[in-house]
Amino acid sequence: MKSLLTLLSIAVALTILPLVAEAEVVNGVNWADDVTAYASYIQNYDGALMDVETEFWVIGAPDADVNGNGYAWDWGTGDLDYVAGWRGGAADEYIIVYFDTGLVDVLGDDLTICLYSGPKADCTVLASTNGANYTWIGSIGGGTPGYLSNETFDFDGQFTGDVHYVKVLRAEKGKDTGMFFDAFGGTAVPEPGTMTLLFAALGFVAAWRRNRSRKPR
Ligand SMILES: [Ca+2]
Ligand SMILES: [Ca+2]
Repeated sequence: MKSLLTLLSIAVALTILPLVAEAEVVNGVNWADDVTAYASYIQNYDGALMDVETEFWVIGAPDADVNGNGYAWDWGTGDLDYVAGWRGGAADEYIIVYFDTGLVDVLGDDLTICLYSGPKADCTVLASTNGANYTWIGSIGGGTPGYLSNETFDFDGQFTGDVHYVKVLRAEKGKDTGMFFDAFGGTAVPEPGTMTLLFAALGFVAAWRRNRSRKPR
């Protein structure tokens, strides 16, 4: 009996694990698909200007690890990562990213921006359904140099349709105000079918454990 239960628990684990892994990609975050506009000085951490060939720096899933070994160039000057943003003295710099599938206003947070920044950084975050009219959804303050952060935003009923455009606008210039954006993503909304399966599997495990604890040892 014990070996049967072990087999069952393994089967349940094998059922749940792929669902959790899949949730990060298929049912999960809706990462930005394109960059529609940006200021002329938008650059990576090494100072290379972003162009049509390197817009992928802020498209898709996060691929910056700051001081790690993955996804980055290392020309002996450090780990530069696929990010784009601003530093130095130019004010009003901006990046606008576009989502093929619009971001939905779910309960709670709807947008996550992955970045790293200087301690005195300040940025205004705006969103739009049509690319013409932008609404303020929040701001991002200073960060800890060398550390990535994920900033979240709640559309909070401000939009009548899905959000397709997100704009970050530099609000502070000068020393320690640099900001480098890694990725923009809509908050995960698991598909109902996946959640039903997941809850069924979790329910099975809970029932099994209850049943098991009642039995005399
Ligand atoms: Ca919301
Ligand atoms: Ca990136």
